[in-house]
Amino acid sequence: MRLALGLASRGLGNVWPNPAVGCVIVREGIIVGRGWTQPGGRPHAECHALAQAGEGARGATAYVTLEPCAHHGRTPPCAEALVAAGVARVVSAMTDPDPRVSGRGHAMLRDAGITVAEGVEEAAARRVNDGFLRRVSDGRPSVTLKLALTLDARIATATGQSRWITGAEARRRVHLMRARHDAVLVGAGTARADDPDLRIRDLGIDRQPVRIVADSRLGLSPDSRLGRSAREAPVWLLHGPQATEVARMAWAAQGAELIACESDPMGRIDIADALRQLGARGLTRILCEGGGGLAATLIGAGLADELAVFSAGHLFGADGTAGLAAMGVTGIGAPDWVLEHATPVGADLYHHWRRRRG
Ligand code: AOF
Ligand code: ZN
Repeated sequence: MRLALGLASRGLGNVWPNPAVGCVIVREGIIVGRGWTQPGGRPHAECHALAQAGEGARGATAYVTLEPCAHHGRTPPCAEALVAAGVARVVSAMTDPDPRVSGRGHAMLRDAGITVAEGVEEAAARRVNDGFLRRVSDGRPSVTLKLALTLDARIATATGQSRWITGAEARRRVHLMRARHDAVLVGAGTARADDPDLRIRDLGIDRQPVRIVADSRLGLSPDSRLGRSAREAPVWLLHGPQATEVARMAWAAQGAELIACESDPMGRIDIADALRQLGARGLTRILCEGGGGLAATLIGAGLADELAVFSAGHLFGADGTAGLAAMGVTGIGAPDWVLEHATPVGADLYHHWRRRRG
């Protein structure tokens, strides 16, 4: 199952709106098939593994990181394919919460006389499937917030200098992170100040994440790097009712997709509404790369699920710019964030945190 989970994670960022699933088929102690959800979400992992196993699947055990599907999509259900291939036993990590499946896949297997074990490595499978599960349960993608900070959590000096705080290795790691997410999100301030491209470079990756800007007034120039490259890789703009017709037309002419969102009392994008709309479009995993305003809003709304923090060996002090905008925190309860791992990346420290449940 751990091997299957490793295979599953190959699909992350590549298979939305589908979950990234892995499958390993074993007969008499020998792996006869390995599969994972293919780019775009099809073929499913089981079909991919069964194709490799061929006749070897007869009497074998299939390890799957998510309940095999039971619905007819572009192809027959995976549960049916496993039955047809003569698999004797299926070990499954968890039930698929998709209402078209949700227990029917396991039942189909059992009805055909296959032995089914459920819940094996379920906690690890929930992590890999986190974005998909979030979309099914809450209608929104999961959100990882990337923060590149000094040791005292600043992002600019007293004079506004901000490039570069973290080193080349950390920046490369961020590109790898982009590849494992369906989309990258930034706020309008960051987009205007940095004029970022947000594509993955130099990693031999063809498929680019969707690039999203939260820009209530649609003030970012259509002639920005994002605007000029909108036909090469998708650009989606989250805007509020204030966005002018002229700006919308100009962005549409560049090939960007416009998503009209509700605005909050401060005239910013209502981020909960925005994420719901992104979930409805199929996104399961979003990497937010700032700025500090959007990051603080996401955290304040309880909509940031993970923090990917890079800390660099600088100290800018209280006259530097804080990495997070004001959040109005007063009391101190139990920590909201649980450390998942910490590791040096180049000269920087990468620490990854998960929001405490409950
Ligand atoms: C599996 N194996 O590898 C994946 C599954 O739109 P469709 O027809 O491709 O179906 C998508 C649904 O299939 C998705 O919502 C989820 O329930 C399941 N994904 N199932 O057996 C896979 N990716
Ligand atoms: Zn399937």
